[in-house]
Amino acid sequence: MRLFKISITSCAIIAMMMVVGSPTAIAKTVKVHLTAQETTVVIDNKGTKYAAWTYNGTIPGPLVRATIGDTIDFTLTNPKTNKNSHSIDFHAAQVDVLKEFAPVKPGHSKHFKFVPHYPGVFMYHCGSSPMAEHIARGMYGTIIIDPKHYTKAFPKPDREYVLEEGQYFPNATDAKAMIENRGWTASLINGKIFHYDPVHDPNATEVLMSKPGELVRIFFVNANINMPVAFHPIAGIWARVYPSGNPKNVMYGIQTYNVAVAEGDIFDIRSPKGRVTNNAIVDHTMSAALRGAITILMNRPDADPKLGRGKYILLR
Ligand SMILES: [Cu+2]
Repeated sequence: MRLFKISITSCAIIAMMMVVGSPTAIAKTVKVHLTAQETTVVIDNKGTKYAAWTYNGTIPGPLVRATIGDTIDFTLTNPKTNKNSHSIDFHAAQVDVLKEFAPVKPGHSKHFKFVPHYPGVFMYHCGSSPMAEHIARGMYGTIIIDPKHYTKAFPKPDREYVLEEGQYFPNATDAKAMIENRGWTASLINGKIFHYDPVHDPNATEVLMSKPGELVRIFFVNANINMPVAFHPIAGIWARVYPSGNPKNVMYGIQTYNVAVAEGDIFDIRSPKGRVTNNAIVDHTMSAALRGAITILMNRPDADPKLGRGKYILLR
C-alpha cells in the first residue's frame, strides 16, 4: 500500500514537471538563518565606516529566494554579544506580528515557518524599537518569491539584478532625527553611496551589465526611512512594471514609477539591439539621485556573462 502511494506521488510530480517544464515547481523547504550583527560596515566606495546593525554583517542582508508553494524555515539568532533586541518582519509572510515578528533579546533565537501565498519581491526588516534606527542602521533585505512558471506577460529575463535603496543617516544614534527625516546626507544603493556609478564617483568599480537587446529584470526595494522613490531609467523606458512583483500586476511603457516606502516592485527593461547604450537607473528625486541613488547599466556585446545571474544578481 505504501509503495503504491509513493508511485502515485512520483507520477504526480513527473506529470507536474511536464506541465510546467521546470523542476522548480516541486515544493521544497528553504532554510534561512539570519544572525543579527551589530558591527562596522563600509558605506561608500572609498571605505568610510559606519556603526551598522545588520543581518549577517552586510547592508542589505542576504537575498532570500523561494518559489510559490515552498516552505520558508526561518531562524533568527541574536548573539549575547549584541546590546539590543532585534526581530524580523517578512513582508511575504502572513503570520502574527506579536508572535513571529516579536523582538528577540540578546542571547536568544527565534524559529518559525511560513508558506508564502503571493509571488513577488518583498522587503524584510527589523521591527524592534525604535524601528527607524534599526532600519536606518541597515537591518533590511529582500525576499523574492518566484511564480511557478514564466508566461507571455511575465517572460523569462536574460539577466536579473536586485537593487535596494536606503537613506544614510551618519549620526547613527539619533533615532528622533531619523523619524523626523532630519540629517540624512546620502542615498545607499545596496549599502553604498553611488555603489555602481563610476560617472559620479571615480572610486566606484562596479556597474550592472547586459548585452544589447537583452531583457533585464530589476527587483527593486525601497528601504528608505521616509522618502518614496521616483524610479526611472535615464535613456530608457520600463517595458513592464509589476507592482509588488506580482506577475498579475502588469503595466507597460512606464517612464517613472513611484515606489512607496517598504514597497518592492519588478522593473523590466530591454535596450536597443545592434548598438552600445548605457542607462542611468535613478531615484529621480534630486535629493536622492545626486547624493548616491544612481546606478549605471551598460548594454554592450562584451558584457560579463557572469553578471545578472546566479550569485551575481545582488552585487556586493
Ligand atoms: Cu534590529
